[in-house]
Amino acid sequence: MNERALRIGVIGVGGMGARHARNLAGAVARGRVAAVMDVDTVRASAVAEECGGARVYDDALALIRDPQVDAVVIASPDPTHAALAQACLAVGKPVLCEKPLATNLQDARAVVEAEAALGRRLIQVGFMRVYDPSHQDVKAVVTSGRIGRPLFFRGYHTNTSQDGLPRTLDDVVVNSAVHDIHSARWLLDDEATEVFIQHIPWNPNDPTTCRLVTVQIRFARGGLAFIEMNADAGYGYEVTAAVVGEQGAVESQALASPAVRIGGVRSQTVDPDWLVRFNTAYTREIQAWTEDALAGRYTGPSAWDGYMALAIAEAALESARVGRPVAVKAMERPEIYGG
Ligand code: ISE
Repeated sequence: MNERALRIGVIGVGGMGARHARNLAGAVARGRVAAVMDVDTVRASAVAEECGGARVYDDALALIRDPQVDAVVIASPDPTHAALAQACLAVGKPVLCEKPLATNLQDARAVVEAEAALGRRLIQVGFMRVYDPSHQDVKAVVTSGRIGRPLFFRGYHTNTSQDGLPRTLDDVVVNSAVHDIHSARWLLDDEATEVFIQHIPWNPNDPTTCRLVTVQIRFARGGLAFIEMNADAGYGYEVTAAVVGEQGAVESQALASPAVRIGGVRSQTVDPDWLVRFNTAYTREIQAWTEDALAGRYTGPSAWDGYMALAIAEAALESARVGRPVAVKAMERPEIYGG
């Protein structure tokens, strides 16, 4: 591998993949967009040109096997993630895979098993909040011990619908709340044992749809989490993460914008979506991943983190079906993830 610049192939250049490609081209000193794949080749060509003339593919496997590609970013539709991550493992290339790692636990488990069989980590999952300065401040306070033993995680997460179309409960949990589930594990530094969810359907007569969901999680050392995920808050995009400890509490900054007071009114702008709110986090994520891949070290969220977030999500969906708390069933953690 070229030690000076990592040659990266980006699979899927819709919203998220295009952002990764642009960040690579503009903000990553030792990374270069070498190839771009999308089923929409017009879109792929436009992004490739913008990123300095990368090769264009309409076949993800061909990009993965390209000897001029050292590492791969997977940002194609969710159902393709697991198989493409497996293909990268087969050729020994580092991967930054957008979340979710898979759309079901069985596929996520197969990825974890394949990586464990390889005996080394190659996959990072795109839980970018761990690179958000405000989340990192919360983590630093928790690990400093200043608030004592962490007892409780509280997550607040809003989306605002662009198209007004109903979302399914599966999608809201596996695609959106999965971030907060990861934040809870990361900030409490513990594994979940039980989960209970309740939701308000988007269409009152169809319980498979979801407008707002609450997720309660119990952790192995006794900690608890409560997540409120609103699929259409109607006002903007917001995420906060809070931890309550035995001797204090810490909460991330909800909004990055300044609070303005004019004419008897105090106002603050709410970001429209995650691309704006987590702009810094996405840049830092791809910078860190590139440097890690060049150094052959793996410090970001792992395939195990992707698997566990899905194990909790699947138990949560089961909880919605049966109407009571459900135990989180997970495989044993393989050695490469810290046994
Ligand atoms: C989206 O895919 C993301 O990853 C965002 O961070 C999350 O807030 C949103 O709910 C997801 O749909």
